[in-house]
Amino acid sequence: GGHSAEARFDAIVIGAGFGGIYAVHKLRNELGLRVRCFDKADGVGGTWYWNRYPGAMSDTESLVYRYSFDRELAQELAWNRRYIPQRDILGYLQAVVDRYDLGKDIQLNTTVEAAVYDEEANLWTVTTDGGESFTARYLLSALGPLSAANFPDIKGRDTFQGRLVHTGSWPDDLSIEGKRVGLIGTGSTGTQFVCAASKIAEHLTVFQRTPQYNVPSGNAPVSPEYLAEYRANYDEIWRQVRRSRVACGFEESDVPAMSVSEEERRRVFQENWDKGNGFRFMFGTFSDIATDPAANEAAAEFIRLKIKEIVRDPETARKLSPTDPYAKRPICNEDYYESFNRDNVTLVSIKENPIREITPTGVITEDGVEHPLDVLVFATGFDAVDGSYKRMDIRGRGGLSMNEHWSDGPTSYLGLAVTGFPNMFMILGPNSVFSNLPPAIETQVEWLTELIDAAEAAGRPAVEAVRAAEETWTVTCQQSADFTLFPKVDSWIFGANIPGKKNRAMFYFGGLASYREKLDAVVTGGYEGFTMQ
Ligand code: FAD
Ligand code: NA7
Repeated sequence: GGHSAEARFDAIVIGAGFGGIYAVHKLRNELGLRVRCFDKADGVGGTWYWNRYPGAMSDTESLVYRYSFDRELAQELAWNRRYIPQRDILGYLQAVVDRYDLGKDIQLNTTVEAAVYDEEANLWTVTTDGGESFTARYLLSALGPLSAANFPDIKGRDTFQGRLVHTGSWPDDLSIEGKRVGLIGTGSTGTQFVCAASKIAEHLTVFQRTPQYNVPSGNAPVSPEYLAEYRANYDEIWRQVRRSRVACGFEESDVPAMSVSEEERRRVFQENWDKGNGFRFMFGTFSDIATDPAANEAAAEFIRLKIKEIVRDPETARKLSPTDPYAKRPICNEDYYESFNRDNVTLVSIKENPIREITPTGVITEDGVEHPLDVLVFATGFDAVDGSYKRMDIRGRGGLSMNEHWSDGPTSYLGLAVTGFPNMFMILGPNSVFSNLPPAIETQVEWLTELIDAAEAAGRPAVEAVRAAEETWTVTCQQSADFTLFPKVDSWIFGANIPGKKNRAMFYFGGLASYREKLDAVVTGGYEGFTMQ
């Protein structure tokens, strides 16, 4: 109670990454709403504010790891290499914030602890860690699908006397130059770290639990002609992205792997290995690598042979070779396997030789060996998708908490809205589309802006997802996942990386084009699946 006039907004946005920044721009600059955005960080950028570990970069190619809405900005921008490093993504997002003068409505260093819906007033009240509260008609959460760090409590973790860091909150003052560095985790993040750290650290010890399939990224300088072509073909490039599945800027294959000869298969794999990029290797080679077990095994076998060829020590090559299907988010790096040929890099398979404990001076493995370390890096990923939601107290109609509603796992209608939580909209909420994310974010923010515009014109009703619509979408997402091989392996995509987390689909696997068609159909159907009261 007792809110001052200043604390009242039309819309509140939580999170100032790709999603939140664009939402503030659309709602304030296009719809003319009074907007306040909060982020717990002391700068904008989200993922690219937090993840400053050596080697941090996007492994989506530069040309499509950005917004598409600003054609003019694209004409001014230049970049040097095929992939954009963390520092440059952060600089880009800061430049967008400045260009649209968004900073004055973004309140940093502020964690939103609770958001409570008042049915009578049709208002959301948000409270922060500073004890402030704010109200708004619309609540937009852009908390990030990969922003709640997973920091496993490995025995002895807190006794370590050196620097212990998670890649997702890398401190600016930490240099690993000349240090003895230990790394736990070899996902997208850990493998990027290996490539960079092996060239800086005195010694790098990699504690690998499950090996993943890596393909080359093909990172290289880009020419002025390449940039000129991007600018000239801007509209067509983004049109293609929006009518593709994974939205990565290449044409996906429609040729089943087993429909061609073994020789042709090898030729296509090699061609794409040489071009580089993880999503391209999985979706640009053949149409069914992610869905047909035989096609998948052919791709997996090709990569395993490469590991054998590249890695000189056969024992290290064996440990690096995955045996599971190739069915996690595909990853790529400049020279991951080559890193293990360096004298200063040691691989420890903790499946075969588990960590006994972390000590004040290093890590002891079950074979009794102590690995002395100055820095221990946890690249152990995130409590993905709903992790940042669980850390908040969100209450909808009748005081229902989001955590209760999601006790069997997170669900939503279209990744955007949840039954019982009127006028709360999520950007990249559970069961959003599995693709390169900036185009998915733009799709959602633009669609939500239209919805909010319509609601404003219709007398500001409570807009709420219908239960049946949420249930149907949940089934659709589960089916779209079951059509792939992804559920056959454990990964964060299904919550399998967090002990005790329910294992279920948290994405729609039908691709961006199909997702956009569904959103269009919902509008054409008069916001089908929503009530506006
Ligand atoms: P985020 O950028 O995560 O922003 C969410 C923000 O919300 C954060 O700043 C956080 O501090 C804030 N927040 C959360 N909870 C609260 C709270 N309670 N109160 C206040 N603030 C809060 N995607 C790709 O498509 N391609 C890639 O190559 C790629 N590479 C990646 C590499 C790494 C290392 C990581 C971690 C992610 C990568 N991603 C990639 C995914 C990436 O997260 C998305 O592409 C995109 O940046 C998500 O933007 P967002 O705005 O939705 O969320
Ligand atoms: P990931 O892909 O979840 O990888 C985490 C890694 O950490 C993975 O190798 C895990 O092994 C390992 N891990 C997790 N917990 C432990 C424990 N307790 N002990 C040892 N090893 C552990 O996270 P990333 O940050 O690499 O990538 C996440 C997404 O962010 C990525 O897809 C990009 O989009 C950016 P496991 O495989 O579980 O055996």
